[in-house]
Amino acid sequence: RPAQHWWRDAVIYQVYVRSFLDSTGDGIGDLAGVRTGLPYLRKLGVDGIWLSPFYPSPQHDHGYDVADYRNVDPVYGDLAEFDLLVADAHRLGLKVLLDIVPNHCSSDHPWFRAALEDVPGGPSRALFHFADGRGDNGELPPNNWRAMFGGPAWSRIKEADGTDGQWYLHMFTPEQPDLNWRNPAVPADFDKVLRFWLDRGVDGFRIDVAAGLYKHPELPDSPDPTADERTRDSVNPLAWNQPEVHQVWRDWRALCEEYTARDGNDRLLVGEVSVRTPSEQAAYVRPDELHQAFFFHLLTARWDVDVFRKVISEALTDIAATGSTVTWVLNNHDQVRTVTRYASGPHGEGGGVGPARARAAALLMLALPGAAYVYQGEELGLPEVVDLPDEVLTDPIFHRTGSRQHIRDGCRVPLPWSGHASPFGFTQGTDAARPWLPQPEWFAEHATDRALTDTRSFWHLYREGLHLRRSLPQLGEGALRWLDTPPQVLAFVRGDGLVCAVNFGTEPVPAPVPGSPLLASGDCPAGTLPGSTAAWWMHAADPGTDLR
Ligand code: ISL
Repeated sequence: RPAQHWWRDAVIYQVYVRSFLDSTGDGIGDLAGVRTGLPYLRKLGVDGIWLSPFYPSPQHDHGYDVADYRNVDPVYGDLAEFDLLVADAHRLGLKVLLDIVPNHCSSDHPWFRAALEDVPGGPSRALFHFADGRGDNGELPPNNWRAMFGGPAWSRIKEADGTDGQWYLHMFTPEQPDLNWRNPAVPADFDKVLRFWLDRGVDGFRIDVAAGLYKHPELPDSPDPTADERTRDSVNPLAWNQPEVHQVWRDWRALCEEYTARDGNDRLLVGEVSVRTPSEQAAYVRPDELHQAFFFHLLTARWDVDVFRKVISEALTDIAATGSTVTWVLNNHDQVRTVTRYASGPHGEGGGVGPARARAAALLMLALPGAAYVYQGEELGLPEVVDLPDEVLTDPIFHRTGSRQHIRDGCRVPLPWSGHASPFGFTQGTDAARPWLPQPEWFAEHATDRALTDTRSFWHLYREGLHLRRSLPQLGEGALRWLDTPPQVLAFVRGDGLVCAVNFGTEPVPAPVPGSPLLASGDCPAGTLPGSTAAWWMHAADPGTDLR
């Protein structure tokens, strides 16, 4: 189904490179491993891949602390391997998106090392947010902002003469100094970075912290400093969503259009736009700004039919109204996996409903109008690994707060590919190092080799849903009309009569359109829509069907 632009209803697979597939035996995934896995992704039926950061980095935040924006960290390979990956992906018809991190760099970046050697007010310091401290001896931070990963958002340096010096801003860890985007040298360098990768054939970028680049120019105290901590839904309005940021996205969009004018291929900018409401997010998704922004409210929504209907309606109203499409996502490298997230529902149901709900949510997402992103392992129904011992945790959130709440290692454990015991084919060779995070023994039941042969697996559900998106004209872009349904059932019509329905309850309900052929299902015996077990899509005889 030729979409007007490939990205408007594309399904992109997020590859967390470090945990995808290790080709060198060092226990860490790499670009050559991704290249090996491309046929697996082609078979799944996605339209492209988003590669999480693989740039040179001291790995304080697994690559989101970039020390060189124009190279490949040796642990992941080199530029030659990257070029082979892009060539193979394009040969298989897969688009390639890179993760770009413009809000902050690594404290190992040459710019920051020069800033440490510079003097207050010097040109290198002006690339960041350096300021004198408050208090008699400058011993207090310049303001009361808190970092997303705990602690103050400021750290104090030693000046060259060894005295206590200025403070610098870092909205995440001290190893991730925020760049000063009001300094023209910063956007100028990122123009070169984008061109460096676009010239190597990439099809676009996932933009990290896309709402955060500009801070309030006076860096004033926050009226509610505690809101800055990583509370998922709140962001510090003084450090995020400042109006100047939109000019950056207009400039980046113009750069993409410059490349498209050369070869006719669309490039894509998808933003991680962490703002409070869909209407705030809609301000970023414009014909002259970002093409897409992840709609996180479905990802953070608990399993509740009314919540889902509300957030989906808001997204379709506020974001689609800009003429853009909504970009749905259920999982990523920062969030507890749906199989586990849905296991403890609003009424405290535990246990087995998690996988069924995750299957239903997957089909629901793939039936919605717009684009969608699938996080590696989601297609295998991988649960979160919740019992990693403290000593193996790598998340800076744990190391800075001591709390396991919001830590992210559990959704980043290296994928299981085959076999009955770790490393489950993630790494090869008898003398291979152990995977960088320990894999639980029960990963065996989720390994890709089993998934591909089990027609009732998550993998086959995703593949079936992706195939239907590609073959049914009602899916992908286009209209959605809600249907009146029994309580606990969410159902809508796509196009000319394709009914998509999910039963959020725990009890079966009559099939919305008796006798209609079932197109794709989580686990649906004919004739009923079993409780909390699945979604199913039917070709309704009469699109005006009332589902009561
Ligand atoms: O929603 C948020 C604000 O409340 C947060 O989720 C914030 O947007 C998010 O933590 C930013 O995440 C991204 O940048 C981080 C990195 O650790 C994450 O992995 C990445 O997804 C710093 O680069």
